Amino acid sequence: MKKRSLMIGIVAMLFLSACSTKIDDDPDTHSSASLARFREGEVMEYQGKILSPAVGPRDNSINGVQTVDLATYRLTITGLVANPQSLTYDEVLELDLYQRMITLNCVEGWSARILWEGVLLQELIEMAGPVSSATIVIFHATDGYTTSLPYSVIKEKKLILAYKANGIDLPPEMGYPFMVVAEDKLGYKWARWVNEIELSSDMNYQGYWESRGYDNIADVID
Ligand SMILES: Nc1nc2c(c(=O)[nH]1)N[C@H]1C(S)=C(S)[C@@H](COP(=O)(O)O)O[C@H]1N2
Ligand SMILES: [Mo]
Repeated sequence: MKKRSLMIGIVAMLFLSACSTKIDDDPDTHSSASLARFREGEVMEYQGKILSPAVGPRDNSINGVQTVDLATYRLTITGLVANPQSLTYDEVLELDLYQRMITLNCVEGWSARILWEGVLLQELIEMAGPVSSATIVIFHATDGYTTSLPYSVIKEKKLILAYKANGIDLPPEMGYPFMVVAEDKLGYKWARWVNEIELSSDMNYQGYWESRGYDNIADVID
């Protein structure tokens, strides 16, 4: 028993020391600031863990929060594919639903545990029949933002394209209608307002922040 609590203590210390700015490490109650950010209908707890509000305290996007009209919105899958796709929002939602609680730790000094729901990126991409040289996936968004991930990472980590956070449709601030949940990757890989998924073979492709000096691998180190 003693040994066990020592272990837990060490693990807790490691976890705490990994974060220089501790806002939300693993509290058992919500702060009043985070309580105020929850939207109507948002789930605040899941499997005995408290969730962070889906919308963060500030927006740092390159051209401000985007408003997407579903009547004209299409998600296209382009590039090195046999059958390019142009999907409506409803057509994307016909794919199987995946649900996962994922914590962002220490990305830009904050952490947020959010319950994501969406579709598997691999399933979407397979609809378009990627050719074998398609190794890089470039995400384009309505604000002109781009970022990329290796297709192998998308498959191995079973990454999802989310349309819900904490049980509600993604708020516009979060990238409505679709946002890449780039688990274990830094925030700039989490493309919001995604409207095109382009398959490429360009191993040197650099997105918006990557071409401005940010690491292209972008692993979260903790
Ligand atoms: N379309 C789009 N997606 C984007 C961005 C952006 O400017 N445009 N910013 C990225 C960055 S740098 C971060 S940290 C995350 C979260 O941004 P936030 O801190 O403004 O909420 O969204 C990412 N996705
Ligand atoms: Mo960021």
